[in-house]
Amino acid sequence: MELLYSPASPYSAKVRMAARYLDIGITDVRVDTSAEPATLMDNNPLGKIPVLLLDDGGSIYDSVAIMHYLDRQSGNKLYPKKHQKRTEVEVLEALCDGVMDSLLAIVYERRFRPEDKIHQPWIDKQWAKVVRGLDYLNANLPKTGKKLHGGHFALAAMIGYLELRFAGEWAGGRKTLADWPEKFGKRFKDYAEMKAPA
Ligand SMILES: N[C@@H](CCC(=O)N[C@@H](CS)C(=O)NCC(=O)O)C(=O)O
Repeated sequence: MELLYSPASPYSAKVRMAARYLDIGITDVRVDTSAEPATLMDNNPLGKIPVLLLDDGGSIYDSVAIMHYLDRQSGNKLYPKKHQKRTEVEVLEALCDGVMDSLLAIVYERRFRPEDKIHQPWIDKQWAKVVRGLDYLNANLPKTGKKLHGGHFALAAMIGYLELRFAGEWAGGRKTLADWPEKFGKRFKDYAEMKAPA
């Protein structure tokens, strides 16, 4: 299997870390979404990464569908088996992904719009979602024991992206959350290598 990804993409980091944790062999293929290469556009009409290319020619997106595929491939080792616990983990992942969506909306607003068209109220609205999400996570961190799950990888990917694009803007007043990566890094030794590069 191959994964279309880019090193800075937090959703890609989430699935790459999960696959490594589950010991599922995937070859990473770096793509530039802005260039809209055929390998990306032919396999995901949305032109977004990550995309998992299967050996039988099929493709899977988005990151949540890939996570659930990896879960099935591993014999259900990525999400808890009990329904209630699983739902909690899926909601944690949704929250972290949602924060990443807002962070990306801010980055894209600044990157792709002409300077005089950048709409600050839109950025502020997205940042307010980030603030609420991070405050919630700071007060409601998941337990991080030996057994990791999809929610942990989503959280780790989200923090990696915050550090990459919003360093110095998010950790103040959120010590519990800011301290979490160190704890996670002890459980998942490849975190330093696999989070979005600084
Ligand atoms: N909901 C999607 C989001 C994927 C996404 O937005 N990826 C970004 C890179 S981090 C992307 O491909 N952006 C290019 C674009 O939107 O055209 C997922 O979970 O996979």
